[in-house]
Amino acid sequence: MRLVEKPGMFPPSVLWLNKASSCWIGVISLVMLLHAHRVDALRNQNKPNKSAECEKIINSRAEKSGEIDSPGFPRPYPQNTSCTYIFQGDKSERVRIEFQQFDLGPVTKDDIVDEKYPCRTMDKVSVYVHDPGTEEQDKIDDFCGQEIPMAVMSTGNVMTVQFDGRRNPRKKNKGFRAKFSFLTDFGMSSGDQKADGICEFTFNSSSMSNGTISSPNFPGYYPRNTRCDFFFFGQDNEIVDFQFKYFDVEGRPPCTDQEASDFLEFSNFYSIDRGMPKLCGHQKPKPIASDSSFFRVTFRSNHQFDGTGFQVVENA
Ligand SMILES: [Ca+2]
Repeated sequence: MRLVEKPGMFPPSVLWLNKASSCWIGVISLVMLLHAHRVDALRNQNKPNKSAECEKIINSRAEKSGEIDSPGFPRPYPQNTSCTYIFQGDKSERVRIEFQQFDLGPVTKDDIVDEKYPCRTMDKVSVYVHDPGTEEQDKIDDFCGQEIPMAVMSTGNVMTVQFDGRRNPRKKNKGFRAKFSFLTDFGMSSGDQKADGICEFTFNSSSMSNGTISSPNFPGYYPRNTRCDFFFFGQDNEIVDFQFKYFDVEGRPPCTDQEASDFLEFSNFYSIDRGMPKLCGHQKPKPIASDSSFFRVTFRSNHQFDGTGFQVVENA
């Protein structure tokens, strides 16, 4: 039987050859494509990296502490770098960022366009907190230059760190490295906490005769919209006596909401002690003592402006 050649059809041998040719052409094209990619990759390796964009979501369920840094750290970060680090903690957790290395370039007078906001036109790290009550996002501050910023703590369980490294004009600045942690104890090192995530601590002189209390996240910036209570219980014949070692609580006397003040308050009662003024400002107050064996200390911060808090040594 003779194979009748139909229009558009090839004899089997021709067809096989044609399939083989297509196959070989495909293989050769693939090899050429891979080669071209490799040549491009090699070319790009020799070129300086012109930009970097990144977004990292850090969830406390995956890691309770660790480090973040700018792209390529400790090598200089590329120009036009923009990175966002989003921290998501459990409900009872606060996010703490402690900067360890910071090099976003020397800031000279010529660099500063706006003296009120010196970081405005500079490479910078901006920290945002989310108020759980309003769901609004507030910027804590912009950090630029080479001075290591103070540690910051979130108001709720979410915090965003934004790195804006557009300039790096001398291509020498290394960027930053910071330690992060998700905390339930506000960074307090003493006292019995009522429950995780609640800023209420109790001190009994039967278990400790003296101790130190401080603002949450001390010596970094205290978190916004935060209230902490410290309850001191001495023996019947004891009084509780405090000496201030450090004091920087944002506000001005009489330290009320009208002055938009944060404050520290002492009380001989569980409720407000009307005889004792609220404390705020930058000057260390004089030593203060309780009338009896009980003393309550309350710290409260509002939604704006930050301080580095207080440290008080207690003697019962
Ligand atoms: Ca404040």
